[in-house]
Amino acid sequence: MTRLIVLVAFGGLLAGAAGGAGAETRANLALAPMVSAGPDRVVVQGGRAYLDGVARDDGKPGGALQAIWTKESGIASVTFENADRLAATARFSSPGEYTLKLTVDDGGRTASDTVNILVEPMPLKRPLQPVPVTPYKISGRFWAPRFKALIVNWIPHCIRKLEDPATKEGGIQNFVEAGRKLRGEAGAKHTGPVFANGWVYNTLESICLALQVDPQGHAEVAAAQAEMRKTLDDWIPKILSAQEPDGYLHTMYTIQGRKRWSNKHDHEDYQAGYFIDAALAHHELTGRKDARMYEAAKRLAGCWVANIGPAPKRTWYPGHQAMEMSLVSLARRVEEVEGAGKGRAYVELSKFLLDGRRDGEAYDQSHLPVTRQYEAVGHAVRAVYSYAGMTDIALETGDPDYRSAVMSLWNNLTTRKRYVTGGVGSGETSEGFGPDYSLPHGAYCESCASCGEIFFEHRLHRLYGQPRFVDLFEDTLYNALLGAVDLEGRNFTYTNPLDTSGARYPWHGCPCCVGNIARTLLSLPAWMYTTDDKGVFVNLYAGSAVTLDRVAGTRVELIQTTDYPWQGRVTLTVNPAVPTEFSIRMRPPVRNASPLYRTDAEGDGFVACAMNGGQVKPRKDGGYYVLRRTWSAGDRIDIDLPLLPQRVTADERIAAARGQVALRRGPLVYSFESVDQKLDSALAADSAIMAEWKPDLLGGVVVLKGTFSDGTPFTAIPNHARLNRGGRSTVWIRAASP
Ligand code: FUB
Ligand code: ZN
Repeated sequence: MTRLIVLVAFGGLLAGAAGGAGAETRANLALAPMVSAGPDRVVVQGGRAYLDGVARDDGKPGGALQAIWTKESGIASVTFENADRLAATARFSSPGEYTLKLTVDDGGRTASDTVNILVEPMPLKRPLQPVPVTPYKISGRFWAPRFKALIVNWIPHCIRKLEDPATKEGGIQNFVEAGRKLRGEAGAKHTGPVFANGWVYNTLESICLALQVDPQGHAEVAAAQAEMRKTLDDWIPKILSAQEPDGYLHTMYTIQGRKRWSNKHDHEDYQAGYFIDAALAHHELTGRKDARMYEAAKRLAGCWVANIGPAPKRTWYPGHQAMEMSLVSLARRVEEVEGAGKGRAYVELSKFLLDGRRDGEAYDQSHLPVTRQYEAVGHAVRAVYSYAGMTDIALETGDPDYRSAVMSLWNNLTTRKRYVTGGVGSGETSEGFGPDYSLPHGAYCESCASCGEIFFEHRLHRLYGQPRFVDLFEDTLYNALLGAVDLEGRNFTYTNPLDTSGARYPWHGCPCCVGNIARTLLSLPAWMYTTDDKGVFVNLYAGSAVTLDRVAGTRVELIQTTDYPWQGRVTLTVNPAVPTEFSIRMRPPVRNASPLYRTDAEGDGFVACAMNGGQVKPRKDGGYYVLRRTWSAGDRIDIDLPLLPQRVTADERIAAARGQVALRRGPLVYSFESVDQKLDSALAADSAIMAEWKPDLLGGVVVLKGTFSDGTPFTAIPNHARLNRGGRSTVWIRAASP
């Protein structure tokens, strides 16, 4: 189907043709066939577009349909394969914009539709490297309190719930029961749903990440960490006791003797993936010395490798993706620890699981082969996990079809299905996506979907080496995920609507998000930095001290001294172990990264940058500001980032936000709360908006203040701090008519 496509292309903004030829033709020719050329898409140079046209002949029963694909417009030549079939492919001789047309003839009448295709140059030959989470410090008035709440309250609360035999959703006891069953003892009983191991693994991973955080003398943090160490000592042997002799691990399957890989809905892949993630975090926590969990992850993955794969092994795909990403993470670790080639089988299994998705349903993204999926559909967590796994395969194999599909899916999400908070999944399909531009404020935006969105866009950033993906996952991190837990760390929310009176709660009948939120937030150093062979990419700004093991062959400590995003000044101190030449690429934030939303004031880039006290104008390359020199311990970069209050308006096609306005300042999207004002007033386009630090409000926040068009004052608070005082909270507010 032809729709307006707006894509950020390599040289600027590309606005493709608005069409609707099919709909128009249909109106004019009542009995002509219905035809759809499929969603707009991105194809990387050298790859091909899979054209899966759809046509229905309701005008002439039995009439033979003749299809033909042609080039409607485009800067260079197009080569079709099977141009006379609905399912065809097209290749393009040069990067640029193309429009292809599908015409269908039922013997009497014709109808046509077009699809816009942006052909992009190949992404980086050598993708960026992720940064493992090793011991780090978190500081500043923004992030330090959030981490303290997670470590002192939230994770201990999750541990207590998972250790409580009264928790109906199941916890650590399931592993004890499975262990008993494996030892031949009778009466083992499973508690909770088939994916009940998931929250145990995510919580275990959160514990490992929390233990990487330096308590810096905070007694409460240190005390909570001491308890967490005891939890690890208790849980790990219990979990490992539930692993079957051939490596398989799934407590309900072991306890109930279910047949493996026979029911795609049983979360075998999802749980295995979460186990591998937890195992890798534990391995890292111990300086890669305690290999109990790591070896167990290899045994588990090895069991899958032995059973799932091309004939004579079994062809199978899961109903909930997760392991696809984790297998690639495991492969990377195994190659680092044991040598090149040792992790290959895990990458191959990951790809096999993805390639097997077909002939199924949109709900779990098995409606088409993954490389022919160009539109984000179905269950949102499953979708973004699938896309993140696909990006891993694109990273590892360079497969152009995978690269094209993930760019197309990302483009579709970013230009049609993304909330201003960076959340995804309107909930109009089961926990999933709705149609293009359908983004009602009562959004589902599951917390796990925010985690997956960050996983997906972080991988795309590594694939392309570009900051545009970071602009977006920064939004998701601050505005869709961070507020999933309340300020004290005692309650959470599964869904993250943009207009709600729904209070957070301590637990949920489906607690899939409880550990996922914490593990994703506590992975902050991984979201902040990436590396390549020339140096380091500074993606996010947050008070912290993070050590990167391998920057141009040297260990480098990076200290960010900042209250960002409360204040715009960031001081980055660079401490290489020995003076070393490398590049530091700093991301200048761009606030209009999704074309769905427009801000009205300049909030992008750097205001100023100084090197060891002297103003500098860094060179811009690939979207980053670059400083290259021989760095010595104590070298200092001072950056001033713009933090202007900004009005945000949405694309007119988002009906829910039509005639409304939202506010943001830097990465933070704001909310209006009923405890501060009536929510039926309107905001004028010319009213001044001031930022003010309020130390006594919500633990200390910068509020945005001004006057509504009716003369009453307003106060907006950061969306992540919403609903900590009861009442109703809304991101969008009526815009006064000019
Ligand atoms: O199926 C596992 C998890 O439960 C999903 O990711 C969530 O959406 C919830 O349905
Ligand atoms: Zn969830």
